[in-house]
Amino acid sequence: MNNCSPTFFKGDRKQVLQEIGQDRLKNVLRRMLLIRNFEARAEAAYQQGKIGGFFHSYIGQEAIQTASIEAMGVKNWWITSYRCHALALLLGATPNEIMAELYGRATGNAKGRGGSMHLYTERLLGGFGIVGGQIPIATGAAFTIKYTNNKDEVAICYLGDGAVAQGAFHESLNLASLWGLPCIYVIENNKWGMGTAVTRALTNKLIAEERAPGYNMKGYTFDGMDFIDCYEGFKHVHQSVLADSKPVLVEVIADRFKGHSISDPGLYRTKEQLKSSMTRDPILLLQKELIDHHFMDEAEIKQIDKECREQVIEAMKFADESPWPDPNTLGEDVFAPEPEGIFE
Ligand SMILES: Cc1ncc(C[n+]2csc(CCOP(=O)(O)OP(=O)(O)O)c2C)c(N)n1
Repeated sequence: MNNCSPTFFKGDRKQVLQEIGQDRLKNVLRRMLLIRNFEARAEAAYQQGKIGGFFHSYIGQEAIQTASIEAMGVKNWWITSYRCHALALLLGATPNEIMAELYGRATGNAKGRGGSMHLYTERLLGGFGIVGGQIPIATGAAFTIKYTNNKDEVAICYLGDGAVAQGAFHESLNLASLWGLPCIYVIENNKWGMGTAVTRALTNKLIAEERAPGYNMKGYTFDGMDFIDCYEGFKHVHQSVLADSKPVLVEVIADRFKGHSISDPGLYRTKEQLKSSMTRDPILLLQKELIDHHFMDEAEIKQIDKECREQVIEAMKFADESPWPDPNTLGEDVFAPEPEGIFE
């Protein structure tokens, strides 16, 4: 499988780094390293039996969501699939509360009731276990933005390539385009839907660019292993959606370096295929560029990596020492409280 992606950005890469600036770049790398460390250690905790249920790693895809938040700012509405640990971290959930959620503890992000696939923050509308289930909800969020005449915010919906053949995808994009909703639909094409290669599941070569015209929308392709390409791409589509309140469709071509989920032995790809896709590691690529252009040196990167590792180990300790949820609270938060005075 070809692991070279079409790129969006053709300009001067050093200039982009200079515009972002050293402090923000260090922060970007720190967040990508935190995601990598979190996923690696949470996976190890799973193997030790500390975590049960589903577990989908974001390792290999870190540049995409990090770049999109850096380019568009947190103050939007975000939603994704079950592969949601990274987005929760990026949108302000602490490693402690996410780890505790994975461990099923009362101190967890969803009080230990959701586990790995259901994380939330003030701006994160959730991770969703049903493939494509998040797409209509993002469309609804974009509808609210438009209905309340909010000119500053957009809705961003991440979905996998496997969700593109879902009916909900078609219905959502059709409505969003008809009604002019400010939504950015981002297909994170990691080349596999579980063990099914995207080439066996979809008729398109470039999913967004070929499908978007059918909805009278603009379609884009970004290189998901390249932070700068994603950053510039998301900056562009954000400005476009804010300017004309029309949805856009983005495909970000990536690779996942792990199985579909923790229980996937990955028999559908050879070791050579995996090794070849891992030659373009988004974190190593960004590190190299930062070192080459003298924004950071190796010692500083090592130090940040160490701090992220310690933060995650601390989160594991926090989760381990946290109480289990009290069974007496099982009935709580199942129904929304009845709004006062509604039936008077
Ligand atoms: C409606 C529905 N059908 C099937 C599944 C089982 N399932 C879970 S993940 C997955 C593959 C989705 O792949 P993709 O959308 O490419 O996302 P990725 O996991 O690669 O990020 C499937 C078929 C499900 N969760 N929901």
